[in-house]
Amino acid sequence: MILVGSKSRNMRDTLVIIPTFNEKENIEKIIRTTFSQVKEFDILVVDDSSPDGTGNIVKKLQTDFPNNLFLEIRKLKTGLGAAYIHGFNWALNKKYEYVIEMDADFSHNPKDLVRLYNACSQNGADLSIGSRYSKGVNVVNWSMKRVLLSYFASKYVQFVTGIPIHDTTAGFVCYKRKVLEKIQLNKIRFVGYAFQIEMKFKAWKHGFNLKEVSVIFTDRTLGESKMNKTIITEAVFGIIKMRIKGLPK
Ligand SMILES: Nc1nc2c(ncn2[C@@H]2O[C@H](COP(=O)(O)OP(=O)(O)O)[C@@H](O)[C@H]2O)c(=O)[nH]1
Ligand SMILES: [Mg+2]
Repeated sequence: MILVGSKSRNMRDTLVIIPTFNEKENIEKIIRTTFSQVKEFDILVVDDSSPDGTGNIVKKLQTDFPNNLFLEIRKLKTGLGAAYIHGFNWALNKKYEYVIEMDADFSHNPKDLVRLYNACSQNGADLSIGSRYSKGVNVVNWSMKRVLLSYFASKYVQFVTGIPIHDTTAGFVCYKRKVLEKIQLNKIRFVGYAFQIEMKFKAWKHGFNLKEVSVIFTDRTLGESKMNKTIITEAVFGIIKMRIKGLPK
């Protein structure tokens, strides 16, 4: 019998989405580390046809984890936001209860996954955020310039939008399925850091309970950052627009 859109027997309740672009140095290790946590997670890698062969590494690993490791390859690199939207729709289709965003580069510690999950499954959050700034500044190995940029970006967003969150650009987030169902994913506008802000802003506007879980963020030691000026500009000006014009929910 083919069960369309319903849970398969081996399916877990939580999907960790890892977006990748040229992460051949990190991808195998982050997958194995995630599968070695006490709580069992499924993983979806959304790869934008990385020229370095990240997708092929994932395909090979699927023989080790045939029921729990999934790969979606997008033909074009149209940004982190678009990759996540693709992953969210995939997760909703597959009936996951919790969906977590995590970077491939170990900036987000897979050991914290369970804390994000618990905040939603036991402690009443609809959306939990792995937060660098809820208890001081917990960033390791970033240049002072980058820490200041990120910290003040978060403060700026808090100030402009009124959202009661210290780390609004965080990309380590656990969503309850109902949050992703409510937000109109096809109307999400932004692609970079602003995408992370927009998702939190909309969830908050819908009245969902957002909770920060303090984590330590460590800069990548392998591979390269994909951050660029366009992403920063989008965030700075996009947020003012979001505040003034409002956005479709
Ligand atoms: N699929 C996809 N993944 C991306 C894209 N840009 C960045 N990523 C991934 O998103 C995560 C965070 O990106 P990273 O370059 O580390 O950004 P930084 O931590 O802000 O410097 C990593 O896993 C990247 O491989 C993109 O355009 N498409
Ligand atoms: Mg990174």
